[in-house]
Order: sequence, then C-alpha cells, then structure tokens
Amino acid sequence: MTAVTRLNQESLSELPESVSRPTYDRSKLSAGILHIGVGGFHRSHEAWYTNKLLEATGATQWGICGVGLREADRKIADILKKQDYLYTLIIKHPDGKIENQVIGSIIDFMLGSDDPAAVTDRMADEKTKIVSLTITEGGYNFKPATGEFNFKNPEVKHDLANPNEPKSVFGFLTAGLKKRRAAGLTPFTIQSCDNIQHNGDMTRKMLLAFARKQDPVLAEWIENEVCFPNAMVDRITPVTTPDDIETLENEHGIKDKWPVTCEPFSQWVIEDKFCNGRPEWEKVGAQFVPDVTPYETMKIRLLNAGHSVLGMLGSIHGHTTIDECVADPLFAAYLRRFMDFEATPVLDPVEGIDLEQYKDSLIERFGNPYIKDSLARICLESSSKLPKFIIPTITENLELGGSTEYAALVIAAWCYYSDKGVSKDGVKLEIVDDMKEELHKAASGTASSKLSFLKLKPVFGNLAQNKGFTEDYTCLINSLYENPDISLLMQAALFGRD
Ligand code: CS2
Repeated sequence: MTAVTRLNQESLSELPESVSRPTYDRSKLSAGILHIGVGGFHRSHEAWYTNKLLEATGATQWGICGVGLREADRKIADILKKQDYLYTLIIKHPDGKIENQVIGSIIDFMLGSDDPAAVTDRMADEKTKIVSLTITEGGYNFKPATGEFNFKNPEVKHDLANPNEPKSVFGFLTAGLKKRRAAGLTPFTIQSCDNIQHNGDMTRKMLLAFARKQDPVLAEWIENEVCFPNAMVDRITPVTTPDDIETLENEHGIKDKWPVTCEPFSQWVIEDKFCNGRPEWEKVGAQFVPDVTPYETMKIRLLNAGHSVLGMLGSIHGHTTIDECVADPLFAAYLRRFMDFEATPVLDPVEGIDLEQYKDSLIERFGNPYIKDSLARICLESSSKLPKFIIPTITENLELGGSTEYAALVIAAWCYYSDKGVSKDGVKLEIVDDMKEELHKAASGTASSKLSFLKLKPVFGNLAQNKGFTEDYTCLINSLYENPDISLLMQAALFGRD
C-alpha cells in the first residue's frame, strides 16, 4: 500500500521522491501579485510559471495572494488555507506519463465577499505590484454586440452606489486604486489572463468606463498611470474529477483536496507594459513581445474556436470529450477544414510561427487521451465564448466573400442544443450560461421562425441581416431539425451532397 501524506507545508518533505516540490523558502516570500479568480487555469498557468521563476531565480517579492470575489470561492479558500496554499499540478502526457508537481507560489488567499476592505487594502499595499485576473470571458461585463460596458449589471449598480463595499471586479479595482492614489503610491499593473482579444485593452476600457462614472478624477489618473498589458495565455486545463483526487491519493500518496490537471504544453505571450516592475517570467518560458495581437488572434480563433466547433457538434452527436471527438475521423476532418478554410484565411501571419504546424499541434494536443477535457466544460458560458471565438471569423469572411458554411453548422448546432437540450439520441445536455433563458427562448422560437436564434442581437449582432449567411443557416436548421444526426450534415459539408 502507498503511504499517504496530507499536503501542507510541514509534510512537504514526506512526499514521495517522484513528486517535485518547492525548493525555495516560502516563508521568505511576499506577495507582489494579487490574483483575482483562482480557478484551475490560474493554478496551471500563471502560478505554475511563477513557481518556476521562484525556483529558478530565488526572487522573493513575487509570491501570489489569491483572491476570490464570490461566496462560491469559499470552497477553494478553505481548501487552500488548510493546505498552506499548496496544491498539486498533475501534468498528463499523451504517452501516459504523469508528472506531479507541488506548486508553492500562492502564499495567501482572501475572500472579497467576507471583507472587501481587506482586499482593497491589500491592493493598496506597496508590495502589491500586479493585480492579475482570470475572471472568464464573461467577466468583463461588456455587451457582446456593441463592446460597451454594461451599467445594467446589478453588481455594477451596487458598486456605484456603495464604493467602499464592492462586489464586482471593477468596483474592487477602482476602490483599490483609489486607496493607492490617496497614499501617493505608484499604481499596480492590471494583467488580464483571459481568452479575449486584446484582453488588456478590454480591461482598461471597461475599468475606465466604470471609474469615470464613479470618480472622474481617479479615472484620469488610471488612464494616465496604470498599464494593462495584452497577453495570449494557453494551457488546456480540464475540470478536476473525483477520480483525479483518488488516483493522486491511492497511486501517488498525496492527499490533496483540490489538485489541478493539465497538458504538458503551455504558452504565455505578454506585452512588456508594466508600470510597477514585473517578474522575469521570460527566464522560465514566457515570451515578451511588443505586440501580442497576432498571437492572441491565432490562439483564440484556432484553439478556442476549435474547441467550440467540437463542443457543439460533438455534444449533439453524443461524444463527451475533446479527445473522443478528434479520434473520430469525421470530426478531425471537419475541425481541420474549419481551421483551413474559414479561420486561417482571415488570420494575419504570425512572426516565427508556421500556422500549418500550429494547427497540427493543436489536433495532437486535443487528442491527448489522458486529458479527457469534457465537452460540458467547453460548452459552459458559450454566449460569452462564441462571440469572441467564432463570430468574428464569420463576419470577416462575410465581408471578404470567404466561406462560412463550416461555422454556420456550429451555430445551427448551438441553436439545437439551446432549444432541445439533448443530443441526437435524446441524452440530456446541460445549458450552463448566464444567458441560459435568453438562449433557450430565442432557440425555441425556431419552430415558427427559422432565424429566431440568430436574431439574438447581444450575441450575434447583425448576423441575421446577412442574406448569404441566413440562407445557408436556414437550410442547416431545416435539415438538423428534421434529422438531428449531425454527422450527415458534417459529411455533406466535407464531401458534398449526393
Ligand atoms: C476552452 C479554453 O473554455 C474553453 O472553451 O477553449 O478553456 C481552453 O482550453 C484554454 O484557453 C486553453 O488555453
């Protein structure tokens, strides 16, 4: 039987030899980074890069203080606290090899919903140099069709009326920066790590819209003094399953209540725009570049869009994971065709990257049979993903006369998913989306009006007015509603109709 060690600072030395653990002195670290949104992705990406940096350089000022803003973050807060903020990163290689790494870069955690002032005080602490964010694509609070800040959001309304008791990320950042300015300190950099095109510019635009309403003088200071580097972030990080937790304990002897699993690949391309110093992440594999635009467009429109293509079509077909989809030749061919015929023609060349190789490597990464990335995760919050991942490819192709039929089937599948909530064989598909009701209502109008779903303006903008697109889309909807065996429509798109 394997001896089992409950993970915490004291037990680190008792872990099995095969588990790598921090060799730096964690008690010497201070938190130069405050991170909002400590989900799996932050823990497999920024915290992992930072762990590597602490290991390689002996820097002490770049520990991370995690922050959760919602009551729902209490679980991670409690678990991390009990484990002295340590957790295991389980890296799953495609050949079955597993690397277990205990990550030590997170050294504290605060729950904003318990004590907002403590969080904004921490933001105003001189030692805090960067506030980084993974708040999901939906967290930026803009109206998808117009890109403008949504002042109707109840949390935003609350924060405008109660500046000292914020709930939203924008309320927190504004209150933290206000304290910092009052103390005469240099501001912190705000660093987005979400999959949004120009994520730094977007954060800046949204924060300024909020701050201008609350305190125009402060907003001007933010505008002039705060840096918001854009970045492309990448590492596939599926949802941790009970099985991952059990295997870690039974086969590797680590009792960790919330480990994170991920693929071996990782990439982080960042604009070198920091107003108060930064870690030397380039020493551990990150890339600093003057303009990140081509990297982020490539990643969002190939990787994330590719995920959504498989997520929507695969769910209707009855597949459940990404690797299962790419092991199906029809799905692999469809994905490649979407990438080659629709996504690539509207991408700019990316210096130093061969797009053909990049696409090959994506299909390989998606195929990693140990990652088991669930389509349910991919289809979460699609209303804030597809407008960033796929719809820009459609609209740009429409402007240039390019093909849109592969993407059109994805939208038709999304309509079917939102309307019926079942696969072709009647297996239930959960809709987890902030816009669940609107999506369902619009999609269920399809029976009487074929374009009902597409007319959901906050998601699709003016797509329903494009005649060429709507003709194809209507045909696909008719066929799919007549026979939900989506593989027939995929085959027809690839090989033509008889
Ligand atoms: C996924 C991403 O959420 C999604 O739909 O495409 O989480 C993806 O796995 C990551 O961006 C990979 O870097």
